Amino acid sequence: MSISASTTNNLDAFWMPFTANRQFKQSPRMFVGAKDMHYTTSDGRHVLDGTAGLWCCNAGHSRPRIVEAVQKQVAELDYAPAFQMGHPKAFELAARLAALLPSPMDHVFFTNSGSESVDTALKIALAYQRTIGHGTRTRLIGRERGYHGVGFGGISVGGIVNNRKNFGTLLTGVDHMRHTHDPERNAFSRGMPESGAEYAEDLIRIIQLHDPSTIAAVIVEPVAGSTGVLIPPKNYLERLRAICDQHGILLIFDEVITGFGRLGSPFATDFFDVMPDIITTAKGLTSGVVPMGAVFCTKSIYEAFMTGPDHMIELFHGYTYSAHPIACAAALATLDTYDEEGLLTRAADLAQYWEDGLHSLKDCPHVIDIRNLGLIGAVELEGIVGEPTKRAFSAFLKAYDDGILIRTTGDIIALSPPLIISKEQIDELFDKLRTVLNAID
Ligand code: PXG
Repeated sequence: MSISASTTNNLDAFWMPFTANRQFKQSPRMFVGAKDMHYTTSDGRHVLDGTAGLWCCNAGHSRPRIVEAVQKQVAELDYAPAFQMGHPKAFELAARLAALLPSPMDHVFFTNSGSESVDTALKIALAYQRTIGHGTRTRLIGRERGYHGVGFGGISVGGIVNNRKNFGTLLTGVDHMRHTHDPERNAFSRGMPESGAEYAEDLIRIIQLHDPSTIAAVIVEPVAGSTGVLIPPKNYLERLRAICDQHGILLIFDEVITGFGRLGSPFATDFFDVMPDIITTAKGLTSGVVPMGAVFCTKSIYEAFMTGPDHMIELFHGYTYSAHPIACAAALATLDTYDEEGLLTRAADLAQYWEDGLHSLKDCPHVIDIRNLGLIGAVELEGIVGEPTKRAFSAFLKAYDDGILIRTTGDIIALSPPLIISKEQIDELFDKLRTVLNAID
């Protein structure tokens, strides 16, 4: 890898997010271009994208329709005030999204990221309970190993220790259900694990501890992504829904990763046939081209707020860049691309091929579990004793040198390619990953 001396000398100022800054700056990995399934590196190599960027470039890279829409929009209307003013594409996008979601999930609040979507959803849940006269319902329940972004709301309900431990006492009144990972019973499950629906009963323990009248909402990722891909056991999400219904608790699905086709249906709510009250999204909404998030809620939640004098603001919440015109243009063109190419259901056609390829890595050295659903995959490696994360990180570095982009979290390799991936590219991804796994210590 060759980076010019002047570039190398300038790496210092940028404090990189979720990155080993010193390791990176000693040996930088730079992308300078992207097209369809590939990135181009600064030394002119093509790298097959096994992760859709960071789970976001679902339509692939630099797709013409999206590029043109953004270029046109920036010249036509660069920005419009988000509060007390509108622009047509914001309404068009909300209507198209509402039509894409199952009824009655038909109102949309725009944000700029998954973290903002999560904060927004938690605030809507709290304000809704108060609005309907349930002001004692102030507790929020998350789950161990959950990832809900990095705002204070998200890390409070989230359950990833490293994301929480340095940041004080976080939100008060939060509790966590146990996670669903159960390698003793479920290792190497293909698709949804058979065992573990009963982990949903942990919500009952929490309800009994606090009393249902104190709990506003439960938030979970339908498939936990960032923590290393935990697939929900069969009937687990159905059970959570039933318990929430029984106790007047809102159920929030964080679909920042599962939204927009990742599982082979537009949203996880379609895939699992479980309807939450609120859904958070981001990433695939614009295929990662412009930052944007969206929170969906049911008609009855929206309508509960539409009371009082007409001139009064109903929800004191929003962002300068909510429904930014360029993001809206990118999202509309992304939805067009998904439509034209059938991408929101394409993962369903590829899922079996993907699963077979992924599980063929079972006999590689150090592999202790493999998990998959839709176009998501994870290969869990046994960590090196006393040096957690090192083995998977070596795999990441070697994979990059060998021409494939993978993600690692702890000692888990996570895969989530753009939804345009071909069967030949799936073969290439797993062939190269096999070589990597056979080569690392
Ligand atoms: N919720 C979920 C379920 C997520 O996966 C967020 C919220 C936050 O989104 P923003 O846009 O604020 O980053 C996420 C983000 C990884 C990885 O490699 C995952 C995410 C982000 C970066 C890397 O697993 N998820």
